[in-house]
Amino acid sequence: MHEVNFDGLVSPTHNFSGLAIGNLASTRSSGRISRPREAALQGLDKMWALARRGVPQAFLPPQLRPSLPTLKRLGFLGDEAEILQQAFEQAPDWFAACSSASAMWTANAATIAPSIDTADGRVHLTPANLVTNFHRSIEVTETASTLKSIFSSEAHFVHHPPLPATPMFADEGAANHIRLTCGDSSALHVFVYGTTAADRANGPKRFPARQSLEGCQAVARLHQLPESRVLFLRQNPDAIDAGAFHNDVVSVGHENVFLYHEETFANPEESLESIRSKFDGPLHSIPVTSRELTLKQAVDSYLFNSQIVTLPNGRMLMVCPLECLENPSVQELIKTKIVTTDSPISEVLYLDLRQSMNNGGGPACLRLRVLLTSAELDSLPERIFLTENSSAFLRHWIEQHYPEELTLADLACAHRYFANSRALANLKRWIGI
Ligand code: SUG
Repeated sequence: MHEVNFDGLVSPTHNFSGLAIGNLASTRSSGRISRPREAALQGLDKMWALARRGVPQAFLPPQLRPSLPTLKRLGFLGDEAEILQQAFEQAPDWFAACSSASAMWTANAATIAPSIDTADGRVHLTPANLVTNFHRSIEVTETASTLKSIFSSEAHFVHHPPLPATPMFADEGAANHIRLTCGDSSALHVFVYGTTAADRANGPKRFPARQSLEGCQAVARLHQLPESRVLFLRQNPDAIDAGAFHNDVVSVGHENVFLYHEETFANPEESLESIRSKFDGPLHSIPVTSRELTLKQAVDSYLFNSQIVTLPNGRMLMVCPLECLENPSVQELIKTKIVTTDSPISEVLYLDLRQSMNNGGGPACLRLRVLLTSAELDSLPERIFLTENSSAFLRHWIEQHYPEELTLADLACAHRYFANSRALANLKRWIGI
């Protein structure tokens, strides 16, 4: 099996509009001038750093923004220039939502079950409905069609439509799903939810819970996962209220490694016991206590949003944002608990992802993991994979088309919209999708 990371290529319209309630970095960055070229190159550097080390790496193309189809649905009429101008002047908040580059955080694009885990032996994909935030809900239609054109073999892939777009089925994809496995053992799928229709009262008080139990249950059923290999665990509402808007802000799992903050789950002891007892094999769990790292420090540093990958030599590498290097408590944890002699994680790579981090997107937010057999992998378009050639092509394409700086007002310019539209169409043509 090959675990391929599909990173979202950052869009030329990356901007800071403070759209994501409960995502503290997004709120803090609201109105800042963004640096789209730097953002895209930071993302590309991460992809290439992993590809160069032999970790299979691919990308999903950006979506065109502002979303004119959405602005039209909201009643803005006329030609492109008129729609953009009217929306910007009359409804700047809606305009900002329709301009978000949020499709770059592909951990929220979909939940995917590998063929070795599913009853029919095919890979199952369900795009997330992202119903909690308007700006994110706009991504869904194009994400679904992009996934269909990349994973196009019907013999290998089953595409489910996104769940009904209503809070009862709120779904934010792989960011709230952890697949744990040990060698050839059957994998355990841990779905983490923040709310359920049966018990809204015990949810977060300050910020929205973006993942529902009902959404998790529907995805597990659609993906034909055996009941015995699935767990549904509730997020700690206090963690959501402290800024853990997705579970991947407070815990991360990879193969048999589970790194988590002790305040991750609503019922910590019971939840961890159920993981331990259902997991088939020795679990390398790394609990982090609140004394070692407060929830606030976890959210600020994004330690748990680090990306853990297996290198060709079988050892694991953890990709951390630079913010982890700057935090002494995180450094202490890495030294004493994460990269130790008995840990499968043998190395840490620190990367500058500040443009994405300032919108609340760390290394793990930027990637969607897809576990594939060789035959499944061979059925994908060749150019979505990062190689020396494709990475050089993307670098040049970014340098050619991305502005150094951007404000929301710049996005109302029709000339820029058409230029981005042409550039993205060319990119898709080049990929062959
Ligand atoms: O949904 N930020 C994204 C960040 C997603 C991070 N993903 C994971 N944790 N897996 C979000 O909150 C900010 C956009 C803005 O404010 O303009 C935003 O949508």
